[in-house]
Amino acid sequence: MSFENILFQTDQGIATITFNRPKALNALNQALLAELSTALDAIAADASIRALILTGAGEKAFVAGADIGELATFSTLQAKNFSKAGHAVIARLQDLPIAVIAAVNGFALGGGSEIALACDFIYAADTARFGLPEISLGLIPGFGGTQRLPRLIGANRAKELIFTGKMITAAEAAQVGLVNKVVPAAALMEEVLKTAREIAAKGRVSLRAAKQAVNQGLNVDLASGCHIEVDAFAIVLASPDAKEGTAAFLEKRKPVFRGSLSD
Ligand code: CO8
Repeated sequence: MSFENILFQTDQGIATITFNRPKALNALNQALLAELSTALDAIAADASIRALILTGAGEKAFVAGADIGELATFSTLQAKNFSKAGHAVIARLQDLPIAVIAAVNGFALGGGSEIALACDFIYAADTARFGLPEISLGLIPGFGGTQRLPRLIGANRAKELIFTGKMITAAEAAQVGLVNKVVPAAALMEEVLKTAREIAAKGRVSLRAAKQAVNQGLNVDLASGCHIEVDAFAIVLASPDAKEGTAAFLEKRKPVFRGSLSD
């Protein structure tokens, strides 16, 4: 598989996608979104992959948003198609049945922030900056920012960022719960890999069920969410991984998870 706008590699159950247009601060254009979608097809088809890391090429940016040069040429229909393509690929990231971690190594602006928001969690370099600056371009966020940011940090904080378009530092992003961990830039990938490896060693069935239960539960009331968990728990308990995990505990050994749904 060869790409021009992203780098894609897998190693020991962990896939890494690197947005790779450093001269344009990794801005998202139509070609990049199409390549991202193809890479996600490959990940979805590979049962050995248990975690995906997203990061940006170069030291300056994760993704500085949609490609403004391309955006400026769009007709209304092209803008709608671009927005739909962005939403589709971002929804796929959110729904992947594996852990998806954003390693934000620099500017995560506009569509870049919106991609990070769809990941399961974000680790950031201390040099990273987050923002939804679309309002300064006479636009509004178009890849889910008006929806996911308020759900994550609360409507009041999200509105302040969206209405002003201002950037916040990684430390400020951590303070409001947008970022889980801030580390020195040089240590970012190793720190993310450490967590990805930890998750990849767990059972694929329980990881998928846990992610689905959290994600689906966020869209319903608490009682309905608890029902989702009850059903998921029952299915997971019957899986070979659950038998292995509980047996390993009782036998005082490390579990070896196979990730299959049935024996
Ligand atoms: N698109 C295209 N090119 C970009 C972008 C971008 N988003 N961001 C930076 N670049 C380019 C610059 O034009 C420059 O290119 P060149 O060297 O050829 O002049 C190069 O990257 C380096 O950038 P700067 O010289 O500007 O670097 P600075 O360190 O001075 O500034 C900033 C860095 C602050 C990140 C600055 O580049 C900036 O403000 N960039 C734009 C950020 C932005 O507004 N992003 C939001 C875009 S809109 C969006 O994401 C909407 C998503 C939903 C779309 C749905 C559509 C339907």
